[in-house]
Amino acid sequence: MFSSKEKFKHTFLKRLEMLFGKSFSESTPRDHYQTLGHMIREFVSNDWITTNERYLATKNKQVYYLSIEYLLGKLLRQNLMNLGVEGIVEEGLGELGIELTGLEELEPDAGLGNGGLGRLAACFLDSLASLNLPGHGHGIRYKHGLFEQKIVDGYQVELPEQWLRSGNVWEVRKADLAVSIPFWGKVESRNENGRLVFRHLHAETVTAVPYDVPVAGFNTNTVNTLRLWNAEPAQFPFHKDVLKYKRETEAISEFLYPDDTHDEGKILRLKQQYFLVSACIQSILRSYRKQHSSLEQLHEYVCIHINDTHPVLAIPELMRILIDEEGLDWEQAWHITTNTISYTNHTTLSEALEKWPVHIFQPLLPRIYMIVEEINERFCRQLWEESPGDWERISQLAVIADHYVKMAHLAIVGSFSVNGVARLHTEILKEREMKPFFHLYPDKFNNKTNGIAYRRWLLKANPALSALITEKIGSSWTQSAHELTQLLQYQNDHTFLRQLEKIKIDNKQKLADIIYKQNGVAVDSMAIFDVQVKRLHAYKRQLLNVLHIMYLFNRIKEDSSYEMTPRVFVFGAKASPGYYYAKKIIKLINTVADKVNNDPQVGDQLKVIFLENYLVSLAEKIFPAADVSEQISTASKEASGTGNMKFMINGALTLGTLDGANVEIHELVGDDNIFLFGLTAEEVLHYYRHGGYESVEYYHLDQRIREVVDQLVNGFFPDVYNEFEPIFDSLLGENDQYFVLKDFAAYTNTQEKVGEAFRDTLGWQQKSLINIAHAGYFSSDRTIKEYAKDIWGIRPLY
Ligand code: 26V
Repeated sequence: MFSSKEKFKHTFLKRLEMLFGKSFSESTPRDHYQTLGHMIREFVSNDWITTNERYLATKNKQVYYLSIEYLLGKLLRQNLMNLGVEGIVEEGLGELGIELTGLEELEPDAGLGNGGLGRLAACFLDSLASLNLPGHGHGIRYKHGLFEQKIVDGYQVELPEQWLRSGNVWEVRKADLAVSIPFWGKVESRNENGRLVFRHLHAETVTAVPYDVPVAGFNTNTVNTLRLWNAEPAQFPFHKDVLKYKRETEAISEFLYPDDTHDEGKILRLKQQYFLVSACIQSILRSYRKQHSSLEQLHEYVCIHINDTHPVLAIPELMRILIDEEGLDWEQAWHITTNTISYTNHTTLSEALEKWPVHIFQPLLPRIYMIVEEINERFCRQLWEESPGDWERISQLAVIADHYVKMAHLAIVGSFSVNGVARLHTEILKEREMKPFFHLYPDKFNNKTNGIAYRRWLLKANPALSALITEKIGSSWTQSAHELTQLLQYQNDHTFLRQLEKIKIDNKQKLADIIYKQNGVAVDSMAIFDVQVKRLHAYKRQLLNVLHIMYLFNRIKEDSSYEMTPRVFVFGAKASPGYYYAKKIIKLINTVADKVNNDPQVGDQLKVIFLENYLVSLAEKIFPAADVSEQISTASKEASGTGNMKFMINGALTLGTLDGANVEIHELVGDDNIFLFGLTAEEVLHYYRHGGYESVEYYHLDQRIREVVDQLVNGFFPDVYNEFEPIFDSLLGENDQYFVLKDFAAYTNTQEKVGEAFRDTLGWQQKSLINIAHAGYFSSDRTIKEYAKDIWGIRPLY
């Protein structure tokens, strides 16, 4: 149906009539979108079935990637691109008077994630399929993805997201593959022929129903599966209050990260986690049993990868099945489990390391808790044997301590591989945050620097730049990102650099149009587009950016001879609904934007834009239009970052600290093609350990700092008199935990250098080109090849 334009049009019209019972003239764009979606799914289904049959026939090792988040974004264009039918579809639709871009707008973003971690999972799925690797994702089919953000009077307001409102063309419900998940109840143990046997009684059972989404690789026949689980009431529930049971069951797959300030929310989150892993492991084992008679070789054929600690209950769940259902003894089960599970750590922030109170864990998952207790006891015994009497070490490393189950400890003890997501991050894990574990298990620790699905973030998001690259170096870079280094031969080619400049300005104009439409502010596409888009968090230091903007404003107002390179500062960020401080920063950005954008003296020199509801599809419009990529986290805090890579491959220059993957970007592009500033990770960690930083000193010594910090509370923003006191207090009263004031001068000076460098148009484009040329390293194809070889032990199937 996609072999020629004519065939496509014919099938499209017929399918439209069949699906909607309408003639073409009566049909709506939504009908067109649905029709096209159905056609694509039908088109991939052949390869999907063949891929699954091959996996079954060859018995090759497979990996299952478990993640509580998947930030897929839109799938229409990606599928057309990967299947190689984009051109035919675009032309065919065009002849019918339908614009493909219009249909794309109708597709909701699948936003089943928060930020980098969820987007990484989506990029990995794309690379697995594109490399013909046997790898599948498992997640939860949340009814509501990450909230929709509205900015009302400068404040963030959250609305429930509704991506499933008009159905989801990409999924297939597989009711026949549903499984049961038990919660609550109690465990009975009996001695049967000298062996303890456990039974989980009076459990409340929930049904998990899989919805499969095909993941088609780029230019290959491999179609892997993303299996998203939906929670539904069991057919015959044993429950006194059936309505309550139904409500509680459906809540499991209703929201991503329900509020967990109270016990009720904590229970729900833990339920989600167990729901995911139990459903997924049951499903993995069902497939495995089709090929193998015993589970004893499981680890030779299956690898289960846990994306952060949210799915870590995969460890005790696998133990439970091997022991209680398969009748293996503990040692055998432990051997299999710890050779099957691998784990990625995505943060060293202590407040983000998951731990669950025993009083919640034990009653909800009684048998799983018993197994975690046993894991803990055996682990603590091992520690005792190594250094008897060292109680402090034992309580520091234990899986259960102070009435909490520590999920990262369980992940390290129960897996064969622990990896960080950028070189610096892995070093910090090994040498600081998880040092005692590294000494216990040196061979488990390894680094896998993150990557991005560059076909989405460059080929799809920036068609003009992609076309220019292909014109110059051919199209093989779309399969092998390393080829981008060939662009280096053009670094002194002025015609080429001018072409690059023109593409950037066009992309900036497109973003300027969006900005005008959404925010009503006209911005000049010749100004520097200086962009910070990411989750709002104190450690990411959006505050440093906004304080610098306030300083620029003051400077313009105070010194009429001051001439700065015109700048548009763009922000996009969602704050966790319960994160009070982050919400204050959003209000501050919007308040500063109001003041700056309406000041006639400032005019076009400075504009500040907060784009509401930052999500994957908006990101695709922002990255190609950026000149400057703000990566300004407090060094040591950002595990990797992946936005930094998306900016880089679109030719933006990084303005950043030596944190996360910025360190590796710096190594690739060299000092001249990046703007670095601020404390190093080592210096930050030294201050944390030994003290020595007094933020008040910087406030008193630097007049620029004093002025902007005072403006937070002195009536400079007249309508919001007390609003920013918590920010003022965090900087001075709480000694500025994220070193904003400490890094302020270095940041300001570096920003000035950015402004100067931008005036040298060709020089800037040359730097931009060097960034694009080296960005191939950050392809998630490279990352996935490393996982496949070093951790998972899987091979391409074709
Ligand atoms: C979670 C939380 C939750 C509680 C409040 C504070 C807080 C702070 C950070 C986090 C992050 C959890 C894990 C995560 O999303 N890490 C991100 O993973 C990306 C993919 O590896 C990586 O690029 C980002 O640097 C890292 O922050």
